[in-house]
Amino acid sequence: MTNFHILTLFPEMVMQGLHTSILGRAVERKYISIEAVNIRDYTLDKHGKVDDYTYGGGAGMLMQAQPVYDAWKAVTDRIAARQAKRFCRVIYMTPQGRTFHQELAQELAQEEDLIFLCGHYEGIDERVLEEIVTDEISIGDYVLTGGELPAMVMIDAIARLVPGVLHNTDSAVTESFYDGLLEYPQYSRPEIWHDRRVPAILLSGDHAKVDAWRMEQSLARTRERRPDLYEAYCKRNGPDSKSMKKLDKKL
Ligand code: 58G
Repeated sequence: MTNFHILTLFPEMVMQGLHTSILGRAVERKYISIEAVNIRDYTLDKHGKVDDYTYGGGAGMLMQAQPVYDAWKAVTDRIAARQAKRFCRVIYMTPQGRTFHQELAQELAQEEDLIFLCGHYEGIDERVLEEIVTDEISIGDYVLTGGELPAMVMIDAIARLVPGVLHNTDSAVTESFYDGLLEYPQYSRPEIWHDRRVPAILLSGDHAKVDAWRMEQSLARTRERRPDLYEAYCKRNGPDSKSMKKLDKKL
């Protein structure tokens, strides 16, 4: 069970997106919970303003420290009332962060509560980030208008690793990035489509042969498309492992 708390100026955007399909069902079945907290609800400004100009000049507006801090405090106090643990990771999505990856998703899926802080405009006053943020994370080298999409990406990746969320508990591990290899190609009915046949071995009923074929496809694909992952895999498993020798003969 993981409780996701999202501090945002656009609560309906994340709530819509994250209550669809598999995650919507996971919320209904209480494997996860998702709450969006509107930072604007915590502003002390009588016009509801949450941004201001930056000191030193330059284009654009910055989210101010006060509403962000008070929104975080409200969520943290509620978590503390329910949970003995007083430490809760606070993730700020930013191009300046370390890059998100599957292993980090795995680590975060172990947490009971996670707070995601979504920035907008040109970002957030550095002082509140220093006080509350534990992890600065980027989903890749590009700039977006807000942290909501990166938060949704990360929450999706984390939530599907929470026990119960996926039907098949195996499939969260038995696929791409499990053991650091890319997924093998997959086929469904019909047997022939646009003159293309499903590889005969998959119809053979010989599970050992199917497994070997899939492993070989994964290795070949990874070597072709992601030489970086392939090299890491070879280092981990030893370049003279059985599967490697077989593949080298083939290619
Ligand atoms: C420059 C511009 C720095 C995450 C905007 C910070 C967040 C990309 C990612 C910001 C994001 C990513 C305001 C909008 C953060 C703030 C947010 N863009 N690559 N933009 O994960």
